Amino acid sequence: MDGNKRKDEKLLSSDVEGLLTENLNRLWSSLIVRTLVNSGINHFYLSPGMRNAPLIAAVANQPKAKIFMGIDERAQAYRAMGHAKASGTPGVLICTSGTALANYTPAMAEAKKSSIPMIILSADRPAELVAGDANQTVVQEHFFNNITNHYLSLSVPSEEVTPSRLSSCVANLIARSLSPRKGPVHMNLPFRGPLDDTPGKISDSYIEKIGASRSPTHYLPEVFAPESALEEVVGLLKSSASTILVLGMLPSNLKTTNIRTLIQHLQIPIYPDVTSSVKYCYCLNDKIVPAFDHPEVLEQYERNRPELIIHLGGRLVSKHYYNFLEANPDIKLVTVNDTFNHEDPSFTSAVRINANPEIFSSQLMKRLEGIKLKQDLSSCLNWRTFVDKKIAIIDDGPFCYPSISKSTIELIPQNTTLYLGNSTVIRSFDSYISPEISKNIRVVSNRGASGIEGLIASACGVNDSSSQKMLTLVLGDLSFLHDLNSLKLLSESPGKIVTIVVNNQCGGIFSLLPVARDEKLIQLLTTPHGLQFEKACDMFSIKYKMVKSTDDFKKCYQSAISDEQHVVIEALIDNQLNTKIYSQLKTVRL
Ligand SMILES: Cc1ncc(C[n+]2csc(CCOP(=O)(O)OP(=O)(O)O)c2C)c(N)n1
Repeated sequence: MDGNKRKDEKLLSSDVEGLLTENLNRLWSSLIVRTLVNSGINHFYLSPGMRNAPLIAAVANQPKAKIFMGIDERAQAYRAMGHAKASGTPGVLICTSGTALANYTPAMAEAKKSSIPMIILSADRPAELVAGDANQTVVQEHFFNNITNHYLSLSVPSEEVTPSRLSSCVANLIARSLSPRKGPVHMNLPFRGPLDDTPGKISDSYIEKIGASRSPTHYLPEVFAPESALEEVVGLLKSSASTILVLGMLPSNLKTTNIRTLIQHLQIPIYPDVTSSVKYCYCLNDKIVPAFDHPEVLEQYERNRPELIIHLGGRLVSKHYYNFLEANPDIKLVTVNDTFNHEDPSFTSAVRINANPEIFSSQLMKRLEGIKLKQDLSSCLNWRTFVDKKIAIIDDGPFCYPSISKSTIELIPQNTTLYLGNSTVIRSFDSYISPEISKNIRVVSNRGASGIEGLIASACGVNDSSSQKMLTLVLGDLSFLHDLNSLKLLSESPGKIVTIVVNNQCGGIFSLLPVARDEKLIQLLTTPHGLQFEKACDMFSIKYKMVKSTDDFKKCYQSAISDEQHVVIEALIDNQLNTKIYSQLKTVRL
């Protein structure tokens, strides 16, 4: 787009270079976009409309902006969230007025709960039109209420607000998306016409103020643990004969160097949740404890109770872990995370440290220098036979969730991303532990609110900002159906995504619960559909393969890895056989 189209040439100066100056709507929009880009925020997720045209024009005019178009605002929001997960930097969502904004809600709820930054700019009609029930209006003020870090209501563009004040408000909005806790922020911008490039009056004095305009540089805090907290943890570690280090959800972009050094130093059993991204860096031989979601694991830990648990990061997938803690309140639980959330469904934490787990690990390492810990590792369980028995059942069994997670972990290339859908998928990967394979795999998931929607879009978002060569997305069939229109985003996504949709023809997770005894109810809970996805992929020109056996799955996944294009692999499994294998796995004993 041709930049400064302002007809009144004498008003142009180097200060307005790169800004649209045809009218005040466009000038404000360009000032907002410039402040964002100058703060390093350059991923813009646009959805169509007319009320947001000034903002879209400003983005199109900004050379540093990376533009991602998408019709469906719900998918766009998930995509922006995926980008933020991978990069730690918020994406900017821009939509028109009305229900468009409401479509951001599920992703924002997820982002708020999992502390992911996002910036929403919603265009609006002026207040009097909203009050008069004009077309395509809803009350957008404070629309997201308790799922934002911050809400800013701008006035209709006016010269009463100086460029400095406008840019400072935007800089503050950015800061609030990143600190003290990351999360979504929302700015509502009502525009009166013109919404296009029709010239409108801007005074010379206002243009001059652009040159002198400033917005503050925000320095945001890193969250360190206080010395007193470190002292307490060292004291607890020294006096405890048996300790487990638990790793919960960690941000996908977090460097875990210090956490890994701490693991190496402590030499105690570790229980890494799949959402920690650290899980597959270790194998059973590295003192990994299998997931608590197995009767035998729970029983053994009841018998060999640790005295101390140090839990770094957020919530775990396993609900049995929390049941175990609740049943054993004498275990000292120390939780460490920087989200300022409560994050303890067991309500048993003895010590809560609000600190970044990576920073905390480095601080603790320094404190532990020269200190010998007296951990009694003789009671450490040897899980090898147990794991081997489980593997034998999986290898001899039918094509089902456990064989898909096992094969995926065996074959997935090093230094790639694994995006795990909710429901049975994440539990299946959380339960699988390899005896000797360890790999550096970044694991991403939507575990804040655990919705089954928006997963394809989220994976595309990760790829928008990832330098990695490929991403593997695994999700269930209802999750796939829920996000079907994101196949459009997938077909245009950079990099490569191999999507594994595990089709058990329904929401199979409910068949694994005791409620499955009620034959009538289970039909309604699982919502069987009888659909397959070849034609859907065809519509978006995405390569598609169906597999019905573990061997075919392995071959197909391997060839998808070396393929140059996106591939959808539909893994057709039998829900009844899947349920059976889960019952069989539960019978394994040490
Ligand atoms: C948006 C949303 N709706 C409903 C649910 C409740 N829910 C949890 S798991 C599940 C079934 C998921 O089915 P699918 O994606 O096919 O996975 P499966 O467990 O069958 O492998 C449902 C409906 C949810 N988490 N999110």
